[in-house]
Amino acid sequence: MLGAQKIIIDTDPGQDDAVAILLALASPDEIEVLGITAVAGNVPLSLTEKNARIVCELAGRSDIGVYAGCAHPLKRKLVTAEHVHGKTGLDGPELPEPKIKLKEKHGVNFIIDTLMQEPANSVSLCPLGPLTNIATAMLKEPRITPRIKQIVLMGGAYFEVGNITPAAEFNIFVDPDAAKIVFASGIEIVVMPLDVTHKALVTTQRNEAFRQLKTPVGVAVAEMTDFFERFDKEKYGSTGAPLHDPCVTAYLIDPTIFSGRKINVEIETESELTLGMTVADWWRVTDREANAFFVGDLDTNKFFSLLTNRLGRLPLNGIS
Ligand SMILES: [Ca+2]
Repeated sequence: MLGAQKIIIDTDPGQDDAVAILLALASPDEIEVLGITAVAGNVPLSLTEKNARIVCELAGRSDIGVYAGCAHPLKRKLVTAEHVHGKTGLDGPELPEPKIKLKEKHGVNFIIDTLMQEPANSVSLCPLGPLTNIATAMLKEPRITPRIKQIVLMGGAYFEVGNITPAAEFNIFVDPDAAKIVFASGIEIVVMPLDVTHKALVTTQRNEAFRQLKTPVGVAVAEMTDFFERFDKEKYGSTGAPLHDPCVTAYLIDPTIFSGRKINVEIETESELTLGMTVADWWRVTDREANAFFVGDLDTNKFFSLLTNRLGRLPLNGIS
């Protein structure tokens, strides 16, 4: 475990969140998951926290603490995405009810306590859903902000523009006020927008590679991506499901898979028409200070070979 990066995964599972979590849990040499905080997003909080526990159990990691965070965005009514992820958020495979109990501590307090207890600049945050928990933690205990090593998140879009409205990506749209706080925090931020995640497509061949692992994890991931792809095939005419959130955990394992630009990204919180838009200065036409590494491309083959290889390791021997 020496040298592994300490992270907190903040998530709204979500099939692609599940794959991102599995990839992290399969990679203990590079990533030490200190805990998982659930947030309302793809489905309501009662389902996202349960799904996070289901995924830990699938990975054979019942030692991972799962904490429920915020049930609603900072200022707005929750918008969910059952049309993409199904009624449970994890539709596809038949997975058992989790035996792991939800931790009693609030997810926001877990984030605060962990950042205050661990050495400064040693813990990274990995938000895979709306940024409500992260922003709430920053508002509640401002001393945590300079202690965060970096934030690697899935959210936003520039060239791909929107997936929930013509202008906005879902995670940012659900809680733009939270996103604004996080992007103004001064913390080093790595952003995985739709521009890159829409290139991380599970083709038939890649789905079959998951299935051919012939493990409970491999089969479950193949069934999740089978379910997930219906939506994207229909909407975008793409060849398979985009694995949005696994880009975050893959970046922590091997950042050389990804390329992007250090640019300024601002969040629209006023306009009804473009609410939640990530206004990304990709062409550097303003003098606004760069606040994010905005990823634009990935080496798809390298990404899927890493992912399939790592998923094949689960459950890990000696950790449970
Ligand atoms: Ca997510």
